[in-house]
Amino acid sequence: MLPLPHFKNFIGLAEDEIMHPGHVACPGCGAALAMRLALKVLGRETIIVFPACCWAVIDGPFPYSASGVPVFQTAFETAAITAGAIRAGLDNTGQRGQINVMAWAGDGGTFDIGFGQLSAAAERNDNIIYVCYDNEAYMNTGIQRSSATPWGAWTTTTPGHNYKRERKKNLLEIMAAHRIPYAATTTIAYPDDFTRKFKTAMGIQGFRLIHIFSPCPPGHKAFEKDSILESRYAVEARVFPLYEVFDGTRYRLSMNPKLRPVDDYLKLQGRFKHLNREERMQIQKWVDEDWMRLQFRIEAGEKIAANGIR
Ligand SMILES: Cc1ncc(C[n+]2csc(CCOP(=O)(O)OP(=O)(O)O)c2C)c(N)n1
Ligand code: SF4
Ligand SMILES: [Mg+2]
Repeated sequence: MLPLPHFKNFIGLAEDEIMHPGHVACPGCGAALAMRLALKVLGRETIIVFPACCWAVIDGPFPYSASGVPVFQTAFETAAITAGAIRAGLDNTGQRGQINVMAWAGDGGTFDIGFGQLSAAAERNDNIIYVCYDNEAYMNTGIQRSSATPWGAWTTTTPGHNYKRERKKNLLEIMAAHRIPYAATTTIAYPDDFTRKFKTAMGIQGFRLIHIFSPCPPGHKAFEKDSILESRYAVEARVFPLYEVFDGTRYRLSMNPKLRPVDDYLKLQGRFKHLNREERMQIQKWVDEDWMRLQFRIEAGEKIAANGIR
């Protein structure tokens, strides 16, 4: 077996490789790298819940499992409640300890089909870490559009006019409205940000949500070698800003990297190649407006905190 390239320890990552080689993700899969990084932070005392999604397949056919920790496969719409039930089971059998219970779902399982039970678990403040690896479509079943697919993207279910005409749901805003203790965005291009947010989540009790932008070469019609670049450009172009929300009100921007035109991000991906200049400018305008909205929320959060309001 070839040794795996090690992440440098400057971000304090464990050398322990919990995720095994031999998983069945496509080359360049952002979700596979995300899991490898997440488990390095969470450690072996972790139980993962997978609903139907690429990761349910990536993990391998029973009895094989690439995750290296106990895994519970559940129905598409039930990741959050299954994780909540496992947590309740652990609590009731006296195994509170430091066991992390993590639901790990795609955007389809989170933004769409699992949305109701996600909201219910968040409202109950179930003590779990909920991760959405967002590749912006139903990739496992052939690139169908979800409510996380951005405006202008090609998918196999937007054939009439060839691209999606609705804008992406804002998951962080929806979760912030539930006043959960912690919600954050991150992506694999910034392993230090990624690991810090998993560490922060581990140190908080209650419902924690981490939203990972996750490149998918076949679904985004992008080169496998460009997955990290695509993640980085998503952040630099402010298409996917990195930030945290505490208790639904206090916003903190995680980084403000050198600004890049949205075009650079779009051009890496064949799913946007049909867009004309006007349409690309429209996306730039929305991204700029959303960035401004985020700045306002950060300022409002600071004022709220200064006034002692939670
Ligand atoms: C109730 C139900 N409907 C449809 C399916 C088929 N199905 C399995 S995985 C999947 C797509 C999952 O998409 P997403 O959650 O975004 O994860 P990804 O495949 O992109 O990783 C679908 C539609 C199913 N398993 N159960
Ligand atoms: S289809 Fe996309 S998300 Fe699924 S394994 Fe392949 S690269 Fe990963
Ligand atoms: Mg998906």
